[in-house]
Amino acid sequence: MPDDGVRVEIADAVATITLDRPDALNALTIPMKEALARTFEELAADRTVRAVILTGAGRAFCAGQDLRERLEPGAAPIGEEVRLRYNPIVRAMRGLPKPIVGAINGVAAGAGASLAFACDLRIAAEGASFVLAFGRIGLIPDSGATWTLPRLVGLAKAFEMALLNDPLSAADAERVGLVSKVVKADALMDEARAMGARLAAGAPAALAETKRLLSAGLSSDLEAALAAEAEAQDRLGRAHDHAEGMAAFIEKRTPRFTGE
Ligand code: T3D
Repeated sequence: MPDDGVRVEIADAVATITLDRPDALNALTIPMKEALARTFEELAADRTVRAVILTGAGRAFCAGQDLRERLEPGAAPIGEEVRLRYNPIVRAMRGLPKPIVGAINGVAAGAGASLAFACDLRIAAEGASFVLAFGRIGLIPDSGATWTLPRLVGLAKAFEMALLNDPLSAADAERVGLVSKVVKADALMDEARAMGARLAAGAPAALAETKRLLSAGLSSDLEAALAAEAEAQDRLGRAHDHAEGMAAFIEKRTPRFTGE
């Protein structure tokens, strides 16, 4: 396997993606970004995978763009890099018809924070933090952060984080709703796997539609949301998994969802 700095393990219908350049705090290089986008695209098509965990190796989640690589002669102009290699990752994550749990093991900075924001759920280790950092090097928050962050924490907190670039601790992230839970570092992956297992046991099509409609709902009007919900329920209501969920309720047993 190529050492592109991205490790993928699949077990019990949950794929765990680990950003794996711990010596550089998992800062993103071109091979990593390409591998990440490719991985999310492959997982979208893999019917054996029902949930995804994204985490980092070592003491950081991800320090964003590898700034040493950016200073190399011949590096692409920043806008081009964003269009070519960052935006596809964020599109693939938000478009992935499966839930993504961010297991935020340490600092998430710059585009690393943006990746955390692009997850559907986040659990953080006690020492983790989120720092936009872009402003410190004269850039704006990218990789979807101007879209995701205000939706997650509200405009006031997003302004504070983006303009002041102070780190938001895990405890404060939980307080503002950015993370669902803060746990001890050594419990993080067990918690993430438990959440992944719960999601993987859910009805896949319903989870996919929920993700799609919650994302779309924030930028649509009420009438459009009502119509989209009815249309999705039409499809889901005719599917095997709905009948299975109903039968399981009546029979007082755990449903076995198949994605059909
Ligand atoms: O293509 C484009 O440029 C456009 C896209 C932009 C997207 C972006 O992500 S822009 C923002 C880039 N990221 C940053 O500006 C964050 C830079 N890093 C930091 O601010 C700090 O390192 C952290 C707050 C993340 C952590 O601080 P700390 O004190 O815990 O660790 P440290 O000592 O600063 O870093 C440890 C090592 O990781 C160190 O290497 P060394 O000296 O031990 O050999 C440091 O240089 C390296 N490292 C940390 N961040 C990066 C990095 N190396 C390369 N790139 C990094 N982003």
